[in-house]
Amino acid sequence: MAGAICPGSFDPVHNGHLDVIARAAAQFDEVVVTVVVNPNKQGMFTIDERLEIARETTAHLPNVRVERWQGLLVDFARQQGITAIIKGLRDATDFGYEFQMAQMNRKLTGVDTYFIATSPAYSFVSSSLIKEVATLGGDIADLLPESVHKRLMARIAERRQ
Ligand code: COD
Repeated sequence: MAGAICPGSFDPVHNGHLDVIARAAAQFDEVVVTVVVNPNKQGMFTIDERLEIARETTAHLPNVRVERWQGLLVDFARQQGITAIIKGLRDATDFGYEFQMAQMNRKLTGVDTYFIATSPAYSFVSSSLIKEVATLGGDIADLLPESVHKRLMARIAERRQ
């Protein structure tokens, strides 16, 4: 079975991520959305929350499962018996960063990285920008699934108290 890993911080999942995940799921037999833990980075959502959000928002895709991982991504790929990584590309800045990681991952274990070009509607979207704009009162509702938008607004309100 040809599987692929779709890794990220997913803090939180937004429509740009979901577009890439759905397109990967249409090409691979199985896609493992992998929420990667970075112990040095405090997120807006806990890892458990990010997993829950990713599971909820990909529940309609039968060949997608969501897992967590801490450590080298290539070790997760090896553990899962998967040799493909999927990354979304928004622009040349993404390309520079992603290309370097792709080369390193290939050198480490031979895992190949496949890039999916973002849909133009999401080319400017990132989790960090969504959080910043939402925190400052901007309307980002159409960039996230409704349930994720609700959670984000609730978290921002909690943090204000
Ligand atoms: N449209 C299309 N794709 C998008 C969009 C968008 N609007 N926004 C984000 N993406 C893509 C990103 O390019 C990325 O491919 C993926 O979606 C996830 O995005 P984020 O922002 O949630 O996640 P990142 O970029 O912070 O994730 C980085 C990883 C966690 C994947 C990386 O650091 C990693 O592999 N870490 C594990 C440790 C490791 O192995 N390090 C060595 C690497 S060589």
